[in-house]
Amino acid sequence: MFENLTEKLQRVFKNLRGEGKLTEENIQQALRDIRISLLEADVNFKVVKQLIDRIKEKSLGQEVLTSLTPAQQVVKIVHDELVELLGGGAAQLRFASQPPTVILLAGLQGSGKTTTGGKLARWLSRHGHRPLLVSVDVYRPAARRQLTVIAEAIDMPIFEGPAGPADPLELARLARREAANTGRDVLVVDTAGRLHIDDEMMGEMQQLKQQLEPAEVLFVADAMTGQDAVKSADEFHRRLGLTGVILTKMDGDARGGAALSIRSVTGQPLKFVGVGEKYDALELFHPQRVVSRILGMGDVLSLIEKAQETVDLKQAEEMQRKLLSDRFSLGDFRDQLRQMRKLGPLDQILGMLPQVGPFRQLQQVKLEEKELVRIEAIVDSMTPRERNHYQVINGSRRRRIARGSGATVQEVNRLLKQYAEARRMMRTLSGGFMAKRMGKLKLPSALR
Ligand SMILES: Nc1nc2c(ncn2[C@@H]2O[C@H](COP(=O)(O)OP(=O)(O)OP(=O)(O)O)[C@@H](O)[C@H]2O)c(=O)[nH]1
Ligand SMILES: [Mg+2]
Repeated sequence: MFENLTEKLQRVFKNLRGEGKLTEENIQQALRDIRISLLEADVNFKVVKQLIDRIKEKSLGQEVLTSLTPAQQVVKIVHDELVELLGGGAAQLRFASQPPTVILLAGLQGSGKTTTGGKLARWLSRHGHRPLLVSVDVYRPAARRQLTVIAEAIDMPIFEGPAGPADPLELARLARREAANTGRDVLVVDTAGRLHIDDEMMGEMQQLKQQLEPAEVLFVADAMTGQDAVKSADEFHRRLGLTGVILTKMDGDARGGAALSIRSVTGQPLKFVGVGEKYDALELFHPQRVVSRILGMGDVLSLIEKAQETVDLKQAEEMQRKLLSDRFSLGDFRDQLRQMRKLGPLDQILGMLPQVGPFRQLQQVKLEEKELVRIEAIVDSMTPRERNHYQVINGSRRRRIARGSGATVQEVNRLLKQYAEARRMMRTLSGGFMAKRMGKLKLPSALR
């Protein structure tokens, strides 16, 4: 999502690191390069100017942190300023003190409101809520049907209302009553999109807002439209009052500029990003993590969160205990790989890992789906004792295992090596996870 920017900033930092001693001139050059990188990523020019001014001020007048080299200090300043620009802590949804909480989705035509409504309901239900969906888009014949189809696909309840012509305000009122009567704690309201922000649209949104008293009014915008998304969010906020923004289609070739500008221009936080057409492709926006990703640190926390959603929690805890107590067997390794397959395409997962330390080797391992199947076959043809004590697997056992699984001895050897690597990697991962739990902040790798 920010690949180009990441690449360019990494180059700037690499150049900086190459300098033995930082002079004012080096820093100025780096700032110029950072500025160009941000502008090329389509960040709003005013936002870029403010950001560069602040980075400049801090870099030139910095107190010396003895634990960091000058180049590292610049990276740290850029990191901190970017996080600040994006609003600091992770975005949160607001909930009403009296359920049902109403979340009103607004936005221009085709921005992704209806799809996002479905994704949001799914996200809410995965996070312990009981959402109800409703579409008040009564203008396009197929619009309400579209949300019903999505609701069925993700197995979420939807309030369809009486058949035939309907009035948006009336539909919303009935849906809210239905939510209250059926113990649904969040009502997600999908609205009609318009080509432009016009008075009619605003009038309807204002009435909906007045009647529903939503805890969240979220503006759904297409990230691919770049600064236009920022402009329309800003206008919407001035006329209606928003509580946040959702940027969709961040998986496309959006350069990321809208995501980096929204908060600073509108004063409203980016709460979620849509990263695909599938219904689980919605992520809570975490400034810290996104900045780490931009600065090339990868996103281990997102990965762990994703893993936690997919993997049975009990099993994960058991796995973690095993890892820490060093009882991680080949059988566990196979189970872990099965879990990984559930997580999604491997290159996507690997993309979230930092390109450092043990992870770099993992990239080279490059597990293909086919190879996963082979690994399972190899582990399956081991005896329980071999799975639990890999040290006993000598040459003749390797030959037997290879024969039993239709693999070559080299493949068995490679698997054993990967297993050793995984043990090491997962200890690192679970170590990071524990550190996070204890509230310790780790420095981004760019600083190390
Ligand atoms: N790749 C990608 N496509 C998305 C994403 N979100 C929505 N889309 C696609 O964008 C298109 C429009 O989405 P809708 O949800 O119908 O948009 P809408 O705002 O409800 O449109 P109107 O109701 O006509 O105003 C659909 O083809 C979606 O699949 C996303 O995060 N990534
Ligand atoms: Mg729609």
